[in-house]
Amino acid sequence: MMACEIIMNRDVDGMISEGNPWHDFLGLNLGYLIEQYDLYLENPDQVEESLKVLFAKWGEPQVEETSVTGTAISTELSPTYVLNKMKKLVQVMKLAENIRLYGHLEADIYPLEKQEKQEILTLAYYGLTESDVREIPADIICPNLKGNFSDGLSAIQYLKNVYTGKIGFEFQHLDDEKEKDWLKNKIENQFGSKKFPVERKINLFESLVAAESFEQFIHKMYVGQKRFSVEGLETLVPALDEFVQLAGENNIENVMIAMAHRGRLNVLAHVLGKPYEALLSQFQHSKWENNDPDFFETVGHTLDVKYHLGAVRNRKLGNKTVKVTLANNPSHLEFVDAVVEGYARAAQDDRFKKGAPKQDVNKALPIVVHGDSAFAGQGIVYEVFNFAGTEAYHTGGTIHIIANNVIGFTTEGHEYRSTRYSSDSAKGYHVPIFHVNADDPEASLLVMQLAFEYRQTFHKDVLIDLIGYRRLGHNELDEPMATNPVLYNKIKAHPTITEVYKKKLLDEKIFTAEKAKEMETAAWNKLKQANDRIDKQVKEVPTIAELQKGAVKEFPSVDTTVDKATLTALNKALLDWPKELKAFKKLERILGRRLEVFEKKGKIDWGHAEALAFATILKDGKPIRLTGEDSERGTFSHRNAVLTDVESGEKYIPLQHLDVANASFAIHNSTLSEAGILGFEYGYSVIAPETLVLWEAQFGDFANGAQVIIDQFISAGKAKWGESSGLVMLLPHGYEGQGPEHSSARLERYLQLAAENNWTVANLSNSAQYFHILRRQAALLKTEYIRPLIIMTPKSLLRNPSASSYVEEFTNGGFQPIIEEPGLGIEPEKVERVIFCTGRLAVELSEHLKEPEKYKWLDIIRVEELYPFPEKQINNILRKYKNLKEVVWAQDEPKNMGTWSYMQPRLQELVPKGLPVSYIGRPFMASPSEGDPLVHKKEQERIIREAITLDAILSTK
Ligand SMILES: Cc1ncc(C[n+]2csc(CCOP(=O)(O)OP(=O)(O)O)c2C)c(N)n1
Ligand SMILES: [Mg+2]
Repeated sequence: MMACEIIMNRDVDGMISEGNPWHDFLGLNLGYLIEQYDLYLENPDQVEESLKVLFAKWGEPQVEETSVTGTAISTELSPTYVLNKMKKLVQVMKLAENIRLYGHLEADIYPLEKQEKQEILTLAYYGLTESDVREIPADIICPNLKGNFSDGLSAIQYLKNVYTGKIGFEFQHLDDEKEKDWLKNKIENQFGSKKFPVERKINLFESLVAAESFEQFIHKMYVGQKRFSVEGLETLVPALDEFVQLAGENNIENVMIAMAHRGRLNVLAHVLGKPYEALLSQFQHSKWENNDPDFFETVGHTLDVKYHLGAVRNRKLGNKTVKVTLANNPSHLEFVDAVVEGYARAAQDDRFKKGAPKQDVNKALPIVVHGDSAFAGQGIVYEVFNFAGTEAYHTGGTIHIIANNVIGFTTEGHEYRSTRYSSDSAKGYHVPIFHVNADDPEASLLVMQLAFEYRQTFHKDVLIDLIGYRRLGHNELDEPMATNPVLYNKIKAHPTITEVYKKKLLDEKIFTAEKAKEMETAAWNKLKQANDRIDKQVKEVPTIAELQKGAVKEFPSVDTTVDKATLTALNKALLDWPKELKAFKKLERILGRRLEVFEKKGKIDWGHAEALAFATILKDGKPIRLTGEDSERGTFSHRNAVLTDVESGEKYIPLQHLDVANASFAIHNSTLSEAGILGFEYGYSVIAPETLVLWEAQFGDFANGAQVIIDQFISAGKAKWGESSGLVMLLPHGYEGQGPEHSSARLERYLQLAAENNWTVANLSNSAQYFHILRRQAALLKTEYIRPLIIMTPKSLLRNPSASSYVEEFTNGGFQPIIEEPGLGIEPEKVERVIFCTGRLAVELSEHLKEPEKYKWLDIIRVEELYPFPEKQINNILRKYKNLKEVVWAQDEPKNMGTWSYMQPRLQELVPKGLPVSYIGRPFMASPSEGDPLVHKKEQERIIREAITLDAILSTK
């Protein structure tokens, strides 16, 4: 650091200037400068960036009559001389800006290689000599470090040190000048000089030794077992720990981490304090009992591999406690990012008062650890970056860390990305990016601190590209020399991070070699002792059947009715908007009809039933959060949960203004994402188990864009990790001639994944059923019975009176897994055919039975709850009919889709012996539906005709 006195700068005449740069041109011809200033006033972009900075700071160049010393101004210098000086100034300023902009290109950020020198960072590139630079006032170059440098050259050298050291800073792509200035100020003040306290150096060394020893110990003791070693990036461990410490110092109650396989065990051990015994016993399949009251992990009944498991630790830091959560993670890289954002938001939202939830971003800090290859390649990363500026999904700034080991499996950077850095696409989201050499643990921690401070100041995302290498193969069984010999020859020759850091501390005389050895031995002994303590007896290997005893229990019966007075009052309150609200007239009329329903004993349609269900759930004290593409209105204009004032554009949400509500209501239009949003809402539901969280797909089959979240989290999360979720998925599924992508929510996929009470799959045929199933779901939140709920929601049924229900169906009864067609099956001995079907087709069939008394031979059963399979109820129906000739499953989807493959074997088990289960529906098809509405109509007519015509013999089909 330079001397702190104010340095007086001398110009060619020996005159002295202070601060204001125009002094340096006293007595000179300022014509050029003034000309440039005029251009600047017209449009700042017409002048050089460096002059722009000067004009913005110092304003108009002043022509002064006398110098600071009072001597007369010399006016004898030639214009060429002056112009030359000016040009030098501009060039030096350009150089300074380019150091800030391009310094990262030359920074020492890669442990295995040095970056090439950049011509653009040399004096020669600008036609400058050292003495040219020396003459420029240092305060112009580093205005944030006033008075720290003896001359311009030392300021430039300082900038080069800062921007080409072990950290590469990229922040010039930000679109907010305030943020850029803030970062420039912090970086230039802190990274040239900041000292790392001695005791922290020792702690840091200790932490690296622990991380390294952990890997080496397992490598030695459990040869050939996969652990996805962090070696080459051990710095990640103290780096994550640094955030926990900073969270504690800043009263952040939760740190919520997403990470993949790499280094996970090490992070569990050293950031979440999972006991070594617990981890080591997993390597030999022996038992471990948790007696630590501050450590929690849940495991599902059919389990998962150890490097996917998460945990929770209450870390005590002085008198503060920080709850550190590491999310469970499937193999599928990066999808957990969205889930952890949902975790964090749930931890930040206060939902226990009516109205909108109140978010406090200081309640939780989300940290997402990415792989370098996965970050560049996986689209969900960008879906998550796109959350940061939205009201619905932001979490007050996420710390992103790329655990960059410069390889993905066997694929090196030039193969897995098109850009210079793995991190490059984050630039589009105006996220500051700091590349740091993991071989310099101190620089790494300093950069973590800067990232944290940025998050706390601006509540925006920030990205640290922590660059190391991968000492072993992708896993411990892989031989990387076969595929990446050049890289691995470098790695083999490279000392470990701990060795590099130890040498530095020895050179600095922070400790002696003996002391370092002592610390290394202590770390090893700790592992050895833990290993000696664990129960060596291998656990008895259970069968799947034994494991499955831990599956979710069957639903208990729940009273979901609501008395009429309450419903009437809630209905009224939902329509009692403030007088000043100028809603869209037509909408006012449509919603106004909801009042008439109660007054005139009309029917309650789907959207209305949903609003009533929500209102009653809020009254019961359960918060609700509903998001999806255009869900405020509803894709099919059926919800209208948000009213927009036609003049001011302001939004009014009646469910946030119910006097009797005892919990919050949130509803948002989502970003156009399925995987990211569904992951987020799943995460939210896990951390907010008391909240009814609903996600709605625009059309049901768009949910297949989120198939990973469905398969890996929603379907299997409970079985793998014991992770409970009561998430509701609303999937519009109406086979109505709108073409392949707007017909089917791919119901078959949810049925294929259904097992162990992992979720409920329903396809409902009236609005009261929807009301009751939502209320049942809300009632079971936070109980051992809770599981996700998948509903095939209707389209044409939304307003079809046949699918609307009377108030009495809300005040009586409850959710029915199956519904018998009224008027059929009155004389059981005459029934020859029973048709089972579900959803919209059931209503369509019903509408065709104009005179039910003519159909004494027929009964139609709607299966409303497809999973769990309502075996008992179906069995009871079948047992009523002694003269059955046909049992049929009817559907409008193709035979290889919809419910047939799921239902056929289950029905077959229940039908009387010898009777086949027949099929009515579309044939096997590659696409979910025909594209031509006329073909649709024809096919639909055939299905209906076959279903309700006695002589259409089906069993031969
Ligand atoms: C979505 C997805 N695709 C493919 C894989 C298979 N796979 C596992 S690890 C890996 C390489 C990951 O590289 P990187 O992101 O750099 O993480 P690293 O293992 O180097 O820490 C691949 C392709 C996966 N797990 N997830
Ligand atoms: Mg990698």
